[in-house]
Amino acid sequence: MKDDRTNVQSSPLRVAVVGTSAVGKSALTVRYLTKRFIGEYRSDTDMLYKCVLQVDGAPQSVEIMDTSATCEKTSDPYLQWAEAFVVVYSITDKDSYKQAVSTVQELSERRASASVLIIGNKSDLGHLREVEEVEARTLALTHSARFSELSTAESCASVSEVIDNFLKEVKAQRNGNQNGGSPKLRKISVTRMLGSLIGRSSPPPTPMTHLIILDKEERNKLQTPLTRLCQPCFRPAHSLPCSPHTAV
Ligand SMILES: Nc1nc2c(ncn2[C@@H]2O[C@H](COP(=O)(O)OP(=O)(O)OP(=O)(O)O)[C@@H](O)[C@H]2O)c(=O)[nH]1
Ligand SMILES: [Mg+2]
Repeated sequence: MKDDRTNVQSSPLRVAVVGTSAVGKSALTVRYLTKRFIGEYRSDTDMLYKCVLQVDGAPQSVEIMDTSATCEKTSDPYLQWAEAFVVVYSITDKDSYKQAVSTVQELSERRASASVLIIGNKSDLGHLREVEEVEARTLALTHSARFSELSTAESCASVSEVIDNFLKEVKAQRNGNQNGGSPKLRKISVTRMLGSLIGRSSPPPTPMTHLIILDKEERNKLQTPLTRLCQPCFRPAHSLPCSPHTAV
């Protein structure tokens, strides 16, 4: 029999990176996974990265969907597919922030227990600033989301720290969900716990193992196998002994 403690957890943490075009979603995702900043990216399709990362000191399978703002779709497949969301805007683009506000509100209404990280990107362009840090911080507080302003271009360390901590929180929240308990209470306790972790270094992520470029048909398929999720643990109901959770 296999020892579960030495295996990568089989159910991946699924994270969708969303936001309007050119805010730096692809730059952020690639920076986190490879530590490199590449100036220009293909932006006409979604990219799904499947990888194994060190999350809270243990190997964890993670899937990160770098969504494309230019690709024609509704947000629905991602709302169902992901258990956590990184909502990116550019501090130099007020419209991108307005879209971030509406996304965060939609997540609060439709995926209330999902973990949300709001990132104000391009902080190196302070002279072009259109969004004040305080308004985004207030938005995050209102919706129990995490928030960070950073520059993907200039600070690899910030990107790593912010996303590492967020993944720890997502994992802790999932484990909390599996042990039962109220999502809202859990969010508060996880926040406190993370506060005590800030400043501790964590191992760098291992290189990505797969990159899948999704065409339109594959995007549409995202919803199909995931319509029966166990709430609040967000795993497909058929793979879980999810009692006392409710399959929907
Ligand atoms: N100055 C600055 N530029 C950045 C930063 N992050 C990304 N960029 C630039 O912003 C532009 C858009 O970046 P992308 O990562 O392609 O943006 P995206 O959100 O993925 O855009 P779509 O794929 O079209 O939805 C590129 O020219 C990047 O080099 C940053 O932190 N600072
Ligand atoms: Mg992109």
